[in-house]
Amino acid sequence: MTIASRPFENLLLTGAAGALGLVLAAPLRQACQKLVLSDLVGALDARGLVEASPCDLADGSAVMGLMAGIDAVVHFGGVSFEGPFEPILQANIRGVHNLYEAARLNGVRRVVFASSNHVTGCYGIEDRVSATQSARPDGNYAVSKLFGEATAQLYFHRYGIETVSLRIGTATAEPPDRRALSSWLSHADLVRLVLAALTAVDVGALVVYGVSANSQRWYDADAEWARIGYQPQDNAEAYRDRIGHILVSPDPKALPNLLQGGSFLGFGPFGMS
Ligand code: NAI
Ligand code: 15L
Repeated sequence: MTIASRPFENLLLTGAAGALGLVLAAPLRQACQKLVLSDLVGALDARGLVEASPCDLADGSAVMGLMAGIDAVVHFGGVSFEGPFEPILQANIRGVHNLYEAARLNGVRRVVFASSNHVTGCYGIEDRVSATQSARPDGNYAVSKLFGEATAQLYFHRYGIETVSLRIGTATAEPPDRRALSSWLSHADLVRLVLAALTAVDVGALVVYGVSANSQRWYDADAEWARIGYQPQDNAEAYRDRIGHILVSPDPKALPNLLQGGSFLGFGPFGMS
């Protein structure tokens, strides 16, 4: 029997009160026996979620409590934007460390990790990128996602916990600007991608770019998509007339317009904070 051929019964979704957590909760509930929804206490309250388990990912003992009886984790919690190091250190770096250590101690078999396109955000908009190329992170946030991907490698190769790290592009209801002609991931394709990452067999510690079937995408991802059975249905090209003229930054020669990471190239440096 291969590692994932037994269906996952008890799932944990972190970041459940976030923009993407709210998209994923209903389809994930259909895919398992029991879904535990977790986020920071305030975020959960604001969303009025019932049957939710509040937890700060930076709190190791709280994360241990969250993981009891869980088979697989869809890890979408954490700081989701570029900014000073300290909050990213707590939520994304300490948080992912706590998550994997609790996963190991509780016999979790699979993690689907929300990584980000920003790990290669310093490639140019004319570049094509694949998951086997060197990272070019565009800030503190991107470095924290690389830490998550590296932790996934550690916990697979030493402890057998499988992970699909999803380098998600711009996951919005509709693509917002010219950059998103390359980076967009529709909500429907996000659901397809996460379910594929959760149910594919023998994924090891795989890195997969997560975008829709955009004609202008930057990523050579067909091999990884085939490996997990992800078949995107949407294409940002359908929105070109509406968004093709919208730049990330007013100056066409500014870094946010020249590098794949877009607006994140306009933030920082943040010093030692
Ligand atoms: P979001 O910011 O709406 O949601 C993230 C959630 O994590 C929030 O509800 C927040 O309360 C929670 N969180 C933050 N710190 C936490 C902590 N210390 N402990 C527990 N929970 C904490 O972000 P969104 O858009 O839903 O993204 C979800 C995930 O996907 C994030 O990890 C983000 O980095 C990643 N991602 C998102 C993309 C997008 O286009 N939305 C693109 C690439 C990656
Ligand atoms: C991300 O990683 C962010 O979480 C999200 O807010 C967007 O900025 C997205 O990348 C993007 O690159 O468009």
